[in-house]
Amino acid sequence: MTPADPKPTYHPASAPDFVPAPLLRRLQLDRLQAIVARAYERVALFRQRLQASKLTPADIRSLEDMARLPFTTKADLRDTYPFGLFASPLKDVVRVHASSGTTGKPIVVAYTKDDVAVWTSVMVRSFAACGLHEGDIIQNAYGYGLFTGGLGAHYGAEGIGATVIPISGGNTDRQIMLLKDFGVTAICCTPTYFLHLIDRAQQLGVDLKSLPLRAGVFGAEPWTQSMRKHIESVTNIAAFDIYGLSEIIGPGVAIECPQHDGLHIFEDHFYPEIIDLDTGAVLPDGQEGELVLTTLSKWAMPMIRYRTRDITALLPGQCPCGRTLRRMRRIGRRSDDMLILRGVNVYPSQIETALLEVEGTLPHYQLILTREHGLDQLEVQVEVTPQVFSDRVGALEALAAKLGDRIERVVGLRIKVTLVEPQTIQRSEGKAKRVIDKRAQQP
Ligand code: DLL
Repeated sequence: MTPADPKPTYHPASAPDFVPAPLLRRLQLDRLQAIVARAYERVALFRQRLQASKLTPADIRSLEDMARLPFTTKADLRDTYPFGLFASPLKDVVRVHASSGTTGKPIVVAYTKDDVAVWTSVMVRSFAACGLHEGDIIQNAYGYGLFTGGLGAHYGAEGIGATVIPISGGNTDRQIMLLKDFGVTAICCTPTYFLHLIDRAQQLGVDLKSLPLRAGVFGAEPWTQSMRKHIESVTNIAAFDIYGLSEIIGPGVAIECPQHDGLHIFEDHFYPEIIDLDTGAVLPDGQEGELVLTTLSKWAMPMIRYRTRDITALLPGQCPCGRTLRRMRRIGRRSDDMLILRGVNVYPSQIETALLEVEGTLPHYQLILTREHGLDQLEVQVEVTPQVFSDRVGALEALAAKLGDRIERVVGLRIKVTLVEPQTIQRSEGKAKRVIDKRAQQP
């Protein structure tokens, strides 16, 4: 962008981001019909589900008909482990990824050559929306391997013509050395790992603000607006939220644009619906519910109405950036993250927001769930700044009480808050573990 050209320039791959809505709807319907037919013909589970609903692919005549299709869940992927939902023969599958569940076997996902090309294209569009382009130097600290983060971001970064540093997760001191020595302009990792990098850089005397680093593409776990403010204020970078999940493609399902007001969903490839958690009914824009996604172009493993368990809302109205793609509110929580404590629903993200609003806390916290005399108890452990920690005991108690009040206001319950020294809570190279459930160890 130059002063003579007030309009931002876009990467050519971003053209579909701006397609007029009626054209987009037409394309979605064409693709939906093709994908439902493919799933019906080639995947036994989908065929049986459609038959049980007395539907054939010919019944899908409009996008509204989508609501008649049955849902798919994570259990379906587990039950058909490893290759039961593949719609392509293995000879056409050029890649598999897997994501570990909470129990037992992972879920396995597959890509044809064309699927990888689509994935690359949505990642190119994601990076372009973050203002990245040829000439950028992108340090990719998402884990490489079965996790989709590393390779997904890698292909996208190469696709946009940037120089990729495929460092993967971990080895924090080396990450900081390369950030500095290679003149890195953008970093991709989980937001909590970036917090760890910030801390370590400080300890090593590296001032991140003095480096050319100008953007972070953070995702794979929930993070809050308060955490964005913290990251941006201590580093001077613009922090973008990127969303995705293995079952649908990996990272690159949705991305923030520079407005930072919701994430644009790449609707030409992924059809979003928001449903009521209990009834499964489709909810109107603006209402919060569970995000359900249908892949419109994934050939090796089509997903029809996949229940993500991620809670969000589709935002009404058009984004000033000009993209016609609908936006979803950032994902603050998953329906299965919910803790029920004395009958009250508690989400880790509510606690994070309450903690970060109070000066003196650091964005490192953990929720410890225990059981005493058959009753569930929750304790919040949060790190505080070294200054606070070296304060008088009275000051520490006052801060803990203040945090307790804040949390009570948001959650509606008095929860024990323990302030801990900086660096006490275990850091993660990937997704942070916020809840430590010790209930099984207790009577
Ligand atoms: O986490 C894919 C990914 C990699 C996304 C890198 C973004 C960046 P899974 O391991 O299958 O895939 O986990 C998917 O992670 O259903 C959400 O609950 C959560 N998640 C992913 N991105 C975000 C985000 C990758 N931006 C699950 N905000 C999803 C909140 C997120 N939660």
